[in-house]
Amino acid sequence: MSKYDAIANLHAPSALIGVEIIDGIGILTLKNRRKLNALRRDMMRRLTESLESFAEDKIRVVILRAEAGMDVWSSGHDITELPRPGQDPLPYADPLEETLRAIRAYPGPVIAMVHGSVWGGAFDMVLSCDIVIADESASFAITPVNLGLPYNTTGLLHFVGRLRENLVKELFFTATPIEAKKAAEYGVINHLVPSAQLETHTMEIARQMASKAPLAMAAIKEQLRVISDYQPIAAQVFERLQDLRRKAYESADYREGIAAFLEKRQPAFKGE
Ligand code: YXS
Repeated sequence: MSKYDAIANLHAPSALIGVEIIDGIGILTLKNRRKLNALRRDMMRRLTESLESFAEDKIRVVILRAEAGMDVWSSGHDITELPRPGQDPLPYADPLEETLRAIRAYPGPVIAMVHGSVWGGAFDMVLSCDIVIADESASFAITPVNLGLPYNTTGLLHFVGRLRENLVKELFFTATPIEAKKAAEYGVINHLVPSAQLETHTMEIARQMASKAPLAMAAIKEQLRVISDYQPIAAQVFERLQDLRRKAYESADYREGIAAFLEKRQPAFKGE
């Protein structure tokens, strides 16, 4: 059994992440089919561990994908695992946040290969990848306002770093999915290809990048990450933003948002 088999099979839940290396390209596959690839804590820990192992083995390029044939690439953070109302829903130590940081810090390109709909924190995960290759079935929605959940400032930076602010506001305030063509116009997608060509096109680009100088690639990726991630915010401003977020995640509306999802009904938000 290879090290990657060991990671992927260490516990049954991590069988929800496929880990393989094809032609020197690392491939991570979301396999939580029953819950539409809801991003469970254990899946995220396995993704992060797999990225660490790929880096140790100097895997130059990684592809992040869902299993073939899924209509939903990922339904986002596992809502049943969100911290109970009254606690910050997206703390720094949240396993999904740790995985986003691991993707952004990986010493080589990480490609999101997208077939199907992408929701919530999975959209942030796609934007944390370096390149997005998608087919016409792809769509993208960021949905905290459906739950009354105050997104985190780091996550907002991921969106502002990629999209014009008025588009970021429309996406967050409507929580409406954008289809593949519009996502390409907005700059979310690098390459929009027919679904029959998605895998071959993604592998071609992956092999092309894997043939380039890895140390230079790693340096350029980290330089770009540091430049885009670090925005000077005065401590007092950061504390005010955290206070605004606390008011939201301590609200009855957040409790209502979670309850409505679990009870499969529309939420009724009262602004309190
Ligand atoms: O009822 P069962 O047990 O069969 O389970 C159902 C759903 O409850 C489950 N499921 C999820 N479980 C946990 N977390 C999720 N995010 C999640 N999404 C789905 O999967 C089973 C099949 O779902 P169902 O019946 O709704 O399928 P569908 O085909 O009718 O609808 C597919 C979706 C994706 C449109 C629908 O499942 C949906 O709207 N899911 C929630 C998408 C979403 O809002 N994700 C954001 C999660 S929170 C997050 O990522 C961030 C923290 S934030 O809020 O800031 O964006």
